[in-house]
Amino acid sequence: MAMCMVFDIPGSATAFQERVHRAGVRIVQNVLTGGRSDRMSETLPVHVTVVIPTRNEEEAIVDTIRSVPNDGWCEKIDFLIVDGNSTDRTRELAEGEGATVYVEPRKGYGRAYKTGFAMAPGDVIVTMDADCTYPGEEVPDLVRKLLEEDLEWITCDRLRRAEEGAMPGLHGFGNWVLSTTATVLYWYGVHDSQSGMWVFRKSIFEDERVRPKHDGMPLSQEFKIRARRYLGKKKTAEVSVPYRPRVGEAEINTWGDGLLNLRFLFTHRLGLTRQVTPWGPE
Ligand SMILES: Nc1nc2c(ncn2[C@@H]2O[C@H](COP(=O)(O)OP(=O)(O)OP(=O)(O)O)[C@@H](O)[C@H]2O)c(=O)[nH]1
Ligand SMILES: [Mg+2]
Repeated sequence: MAMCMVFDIPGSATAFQERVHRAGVRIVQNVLTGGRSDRMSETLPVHVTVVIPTRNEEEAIVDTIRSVPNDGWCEKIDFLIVDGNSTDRTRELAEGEGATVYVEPRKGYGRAYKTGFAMAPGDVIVTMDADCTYPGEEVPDLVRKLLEEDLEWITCDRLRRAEEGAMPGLHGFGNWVLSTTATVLYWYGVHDSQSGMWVFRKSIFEDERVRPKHDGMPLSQEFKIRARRYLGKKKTAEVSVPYRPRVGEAEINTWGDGLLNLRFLFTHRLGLTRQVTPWGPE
């Protein structure tokens, strides 16, 4: 029997409709798969968009896209590359893999995500860097967990399962300082404050308070703080995943970005941060 996912929202009419819909999906799956019970035969009833910000990632963009299974495990999957005016072949290579490429000339990692999140057509959004550091092969299991456990948002912890060389010297130390500071200031139950792999329902952005505002690297920790605060601990989770050494040259300025992140943690706690550019594409 194919696995059936029923989200229990006791007493609500939508819970009933949800059950009818899921049961329909299960019957169709059984017909398609001949009733086989293996997990891989199950098609998750969601449209997933993988949003990837890029700037000069020609060495890794193809393998990053290919690392995410695209063999019918969900109803629909697409890739949205938000490119910050790369001067190498990143855009052309991504298009060659069937991805949609949107050029966001405004600078910044956070800026790219504020555009990509608004444009993503899927019900579920997955994020990762274009540098082969995050495990694309885990995406189906992460999306399944989101649906089965009725979660709204998952952040992936890299610290427990980082492979050798994935977080060299200063990077590892900086990450520890930032994650510890974030824990002390916000006590929000997230171990890895800098991870850039998230799996979440796009609908969370209907609540403006959940939308991260920063244009730079601090968007990553800001998103985690907002998600835990406004979605609550029951609807959010941190899951440990492998983290691998980077492919291609990083453009980040380790000291500059590290200090900007640290300053953000304090100013945000004091309510002193302000939004510079708006949500969405220009
Ligand atoms: N569109 C856009 N993408 C960016 C910008 N800055 C960084 N990126 C992309 O955002 C992702 C994260 O940047 P990284 O350089 O990997 O930052 P990091 O993960 O903190 O650093 P590493 O650990 O060295 O990989 C990568 O895919 C970059 O190509 C930008 O200004 N605009
Ligand atoms: Mg990276």
